[in-house]
Amino acid sequence: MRDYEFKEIEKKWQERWDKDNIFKTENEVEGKENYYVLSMLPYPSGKLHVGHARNYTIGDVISRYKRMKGYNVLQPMGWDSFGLPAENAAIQNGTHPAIWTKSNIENMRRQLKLMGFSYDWEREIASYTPEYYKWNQWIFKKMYEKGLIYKKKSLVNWCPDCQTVLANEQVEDGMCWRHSKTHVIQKELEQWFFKITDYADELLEGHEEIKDGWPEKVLTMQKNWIGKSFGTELKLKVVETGEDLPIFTTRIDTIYGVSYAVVAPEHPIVEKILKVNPSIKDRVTEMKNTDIIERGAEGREKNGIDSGWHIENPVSKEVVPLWIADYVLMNYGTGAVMGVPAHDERDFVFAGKYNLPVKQVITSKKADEKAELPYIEEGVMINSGEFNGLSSKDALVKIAEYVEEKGYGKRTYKYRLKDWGISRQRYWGTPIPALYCEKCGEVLEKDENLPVLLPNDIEFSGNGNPLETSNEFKEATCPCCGGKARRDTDTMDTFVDSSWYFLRYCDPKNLNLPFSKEIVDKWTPVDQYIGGVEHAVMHLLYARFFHKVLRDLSLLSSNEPFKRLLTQGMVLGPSYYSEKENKYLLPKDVVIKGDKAYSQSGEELQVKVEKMSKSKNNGVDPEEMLDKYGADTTRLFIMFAAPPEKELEWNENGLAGAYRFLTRVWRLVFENSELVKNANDEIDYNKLSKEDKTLLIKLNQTIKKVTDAIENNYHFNTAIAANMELINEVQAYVSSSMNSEQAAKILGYTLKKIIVMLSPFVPHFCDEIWEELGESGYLFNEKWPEYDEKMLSSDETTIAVQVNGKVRGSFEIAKDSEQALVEKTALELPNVTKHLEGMNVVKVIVIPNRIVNIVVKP
Ligand code: ANZ
Ligand code: ZN
Ligand code: ZN
Repeated sequence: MRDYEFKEIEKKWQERWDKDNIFKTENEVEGKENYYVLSMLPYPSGKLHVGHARNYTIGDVISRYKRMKGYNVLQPMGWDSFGLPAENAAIQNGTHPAIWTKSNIENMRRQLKLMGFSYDWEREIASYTPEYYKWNQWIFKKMYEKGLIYKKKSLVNWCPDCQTVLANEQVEDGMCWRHSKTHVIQKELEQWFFKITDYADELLEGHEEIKDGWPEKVLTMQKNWIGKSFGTELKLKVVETGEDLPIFTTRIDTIYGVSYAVVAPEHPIVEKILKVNPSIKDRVTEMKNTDIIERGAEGREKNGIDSGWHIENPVSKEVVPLWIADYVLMNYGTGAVMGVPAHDERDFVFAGKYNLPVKQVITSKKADEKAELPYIEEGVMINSGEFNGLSSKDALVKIAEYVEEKGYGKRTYKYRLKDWGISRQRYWGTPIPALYCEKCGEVLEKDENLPVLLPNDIEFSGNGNPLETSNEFKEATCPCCGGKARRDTDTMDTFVDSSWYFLRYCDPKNLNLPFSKEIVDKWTPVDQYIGGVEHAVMHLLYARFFHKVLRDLSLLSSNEPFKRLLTQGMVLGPSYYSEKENKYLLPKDVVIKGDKAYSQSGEELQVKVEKMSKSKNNGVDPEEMLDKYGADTTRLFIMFAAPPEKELEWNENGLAGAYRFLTRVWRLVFENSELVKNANDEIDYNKLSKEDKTLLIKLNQTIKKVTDAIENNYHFNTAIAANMELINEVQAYVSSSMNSEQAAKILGYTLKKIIVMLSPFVPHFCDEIWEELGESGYLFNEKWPEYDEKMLSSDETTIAVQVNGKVRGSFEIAKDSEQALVEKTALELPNVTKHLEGMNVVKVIVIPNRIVNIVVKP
C-alpha cells in the first residue's frame, strides 16, 4: 500500500485542474442557476496570513459545495493593491511600488494555488493596474456629473506620520489606524467628497432587504454609524445682536430647563464675539487646536469660555448666558446646543464646573420620590409652564408642535454619517481625473484621455505627496480650452477600489465600460460574501453606497451588492509573555511543561490565547503548515476546529488530528480498493444482512446530517464530524462483515459517498481516492449525494428510560411496539431496577418510540 504522500498528490491534482482549466466559469450555463461566492480580496502584503487562509477556505468549501449542488458558481480572486505599505516600502528600499506590489501578488497567488482554491483565475483583477483604475476615474466622472461629488475646504484628520488625510473611520481613539501611537491632528485642506449622506436613508432602509442574510451585529454597527436622530432645530435669539442661533436638540421636552447655550469654538458666531470681546481670543484659539476626536470622547474633561453674550429662550423667554465649549462639535447638528444640566450628563458636569444654575423640569413618575440629578429618564413635567403635569414623552411631541406653530423652529433629523472625503495626498492610488485651468476653473479629464496614468518621474522622500514632484504629471492641457492646466495631485482613497471590484469580476476584460449591465445582472447581488467583521462600517457601507449609485446611473439593476454576509471569526493562538523581558516570546523559545510555559532561563511565562498578531509573536505562517501537513490537512483542520463565524483556536494538536483522520481514511480505502474496484454498485436491497442495513442507514442519515449542517448556516464542523463517525462505522463493518460480494458493493458504495462529501474540504485527497476506487473525472464536477428517505431509520428504535426525570438506561426495541411490552422492558432494565428499590411506582409515562418515564415515591 502506498503512503499518503500529500505533497505529491496535491501537486498532481493542482496541475491537472490547471491543465483542464476546470475552474473557468461561464456567465451562463443552460439549466443551471448562477451562484456568486465572493471572499474579500486581500491586500498584497507579500504573504498569506492565517486569517486569509481561513477566509478563503470557507469561501472555497462553499463554492465547491454549491457547485456540486448543481449551481453555476463564480468564485473569483483579486488584489486590493493600492495603498500605503507599497509606498512606504518605496521610501525605505527605493523599490518602485509597482515592482514591490507585483512580486507580492505573485507570491500570494502561488500560495493560494497551493491551498487548492477553485478560483477562476481568468477573472483575476488588481486595482493598481490602469485597466482597473481607469474605471475608478470614469465612475468618478459619472458621479460628478450627477452632482454626487463636490470639493470643499474642510478640517480633516491628518496623520503626521502618514502625511495624509484619514477618513473618520481610519481614526481610532484619536490615533491613526496605521500608527497606533500617532495623534491625529486637524488640518484645513481642499478635499473631494462623495455625497454618501444623500443615501443615508436608503442605506438604513436597505437593511430590510438583506437582514435575513447578514449578521445582526453588522447591521447594528452600520445603523449606529449612520446614526439617524430625530429632534428639533430651534432658533435661539442672540440678545446682543438680535440674530438667530439655531441649535439641534433631541430633547425639546427639556426646553424650560435651559440654563445656558453653547457653541463650538469653530462656530461662525465666535468670530463676531471676538471682535467685541477680544480678551478671550487666545483661549478660543487654544481650544480650536485640540483634536476633534479627543474633544468628542466620552468622559473627557469639558472646557468652556463665557462669551459675555446671551441668548433668549423663545419658549420660556428666559435670558441665559452663551458659552463656547470644546464638547460641542462643529460638524454635528448646527454646532450649537442648549445646555440642560438637570437632564443631561455632559451638561451637568459642565454646569458643576462653571457654577451654572441647574433647573429641574422633569421628575420621576412617582411625584413624592426625589429624582437624583441629572435625571435622564422619562417622567412627569414640572416647572414647564403650560406643559406641567404631562408625561415627558407627550411633552416631547407637544412642545415640538408648539415650537413649529409659533415659528420658533422645526422638527428635523440629523445623521452622524458624514460625506466621504476621498482625497489622499499620496502616490500609490488612483489619480483624481480633475484639472485646474486659469480660464475654465475646475474641469474633469476627457473620457478618451482616461486613464490618467500615474507618472514615473517621482521622488519618494517620505515627505508630502510624491505626485507633487512630477512635472510631467502636474503640467497638463485643459480638456476645455486646450490651454495650460494643473492636474489635481491627490489620489483616491483606496476604499474606492474595493467599493465595486466584485462587479468587475463579472466582466473583467471589458474595454468599453467598467462592466456590462447584462452580465453583472446575471451575477449580482453576490449570493454569499465572506470576510472579516472589521469591515462592518467602512468597506461594507461604501460598497453598498456605490452599488446604489451605480444602479441610479443605470449601470446595474439590483439594490444591494451582497445578499448574504458571513463574517468569519478571528484566529487565536497562544501567546507567551515574559514579565522580566517585557516582551512576547516566540513559541520556539518557550519550554512547555504540563500546562505551564517557561522561558529558556526558567521564568514562568504568562500564557494567553488571543488574536494572532505580529506584536504578540503568536502568529503562524500558513505556508509552514502547508509544508508540514499539506493543504488538505490545513483546510480540514480550519473547517473542523470551529464553526466559521466563531473564534478558531489554532493548535498543532488539531492539525495533527486532522492529518491522522486523513491517513485513517487513506488506509481504509487502500486496504479495500481491490475489492471495491471489482464489485459493481448494484446492491440487492432484498438481501441485506442486519450489518449491511445498519451501515446503509447510517450512510443515509449521515448524508442528511451533513447536508442539513451545511445548509443551516454552514456548520461545517458538524458536517465533518458526521463523516468521521461514519468512517468509524465503516471500519467496524470492514472488520466484521466483509464476507460477501454484496458486502464489497456496499463498502464501495459507502466509501464513494463519503469521498464525495469530503471533497469540498479536502479536494486533492478525495480526487486521488476517487481515482483509486476506479472512478474518473474530478469530484469538482460530481453531484452532491442525496439520501434515501426510506433508508433513514432502522425498524429498531432506542428508548431512553428515566426515573423521576433522570435517564437511568436505554434499550433497543422494534419500532411501534406494544405499550405494555415497552413498559415491561423498561421496568426490568438492571440499572432501572436498582433505582426502583424501596420505591413505589406511581406512574409510567410512555412517549412512543422515544422515552419511558417512571415516576416513583418512597
Ligand atoms: C438639549 C438636551 C437636553 C440634549 C437633554 C440632550 C439631553 P444625538 O442623539 O447623538 O443626536 N448636541 C447636538 N448637537 C451637538 C453638537 N454639535 N455637539 C455636541 N452635542 C450636540 O444627540 C443630540 C443631542 O446632543 C442634542 O440634544 C444636544 O443636546 C447634543 F436633557 O439638547 B441635547
Ligand atoms: Zn498614520
Ligand atoms: Zn481651460
